[in-house]
Amino acid sequence: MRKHILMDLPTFVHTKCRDTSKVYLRSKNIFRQFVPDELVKWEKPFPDYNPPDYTSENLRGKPWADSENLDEMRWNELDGKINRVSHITKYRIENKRPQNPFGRTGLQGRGTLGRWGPNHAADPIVSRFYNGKLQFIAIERGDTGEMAIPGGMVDPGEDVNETLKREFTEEALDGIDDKTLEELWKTGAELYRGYVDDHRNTDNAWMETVVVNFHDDKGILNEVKFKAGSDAKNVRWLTISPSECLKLYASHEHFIRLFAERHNIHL
Ligand code: RP5
Repeated sequence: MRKHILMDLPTFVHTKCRDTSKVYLRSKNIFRQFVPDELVKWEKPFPDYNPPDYTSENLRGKPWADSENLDEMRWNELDGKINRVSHITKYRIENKRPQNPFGRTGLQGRGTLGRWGPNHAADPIVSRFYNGKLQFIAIERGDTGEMAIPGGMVDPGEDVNETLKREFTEEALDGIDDKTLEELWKTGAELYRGYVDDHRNTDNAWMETVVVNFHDDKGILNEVKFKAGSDAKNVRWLTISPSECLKLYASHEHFIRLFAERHNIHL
């Protein structure tokens, strides 16, 4: 049975996309404005709120990225092949730009994200029990160096199930489509669909994802040769334990808790 769990919109407060201690990813000197927890929600008055407006130059002309012409975009709907529908809510448009439904981030613009509004991703948790311990395939990300689920962006017009398989193949199998995994792809159980507290999020662009667990209880994965793809530095089985799994990229810790609960492990 498919299970949908959304982060609770009224109470969840994003933190990773409010980090003021580091320069914004791949920028030279862009720092977020500090937003205290109690002023994250848009409803709270914050007269001094005037964050930097930053959209990476590297997005210009990229086929997978939006243009700066916001007038031509169809918000909250399927815009040609681009999915601008949020999993969470019907988002608001302020000054022509989509507004992050989880509140202020201390940065306007699109940052390094390709799309204004929701940027859709998919995260496959490929797992097994080994010597009685629950494990999943994790990558070490090339950009932040953090351990993460090998997820990635949904291409325009692509079915999420296809993205889950493609991203896993690209990042954990170095692009080699292993036919022995066909059986495993049929076992998918959805764990989460919603917002990601990603360090790239801004006031006008944010990550959303669908997390699906593919659990191997037939030993299919024992013979599979894992190899990190171009976006990853390393790939390995990560054993579920509070010390390792609570230091993951973006909201992946939350997803791993849901995954552990599915297998009756409470972190
Ligand atoms: C996270 O970023 C998602 O949960 C997904 O794992 C990932 C997708 O971004 P890229 O890996 O393509 O940069 O927010």
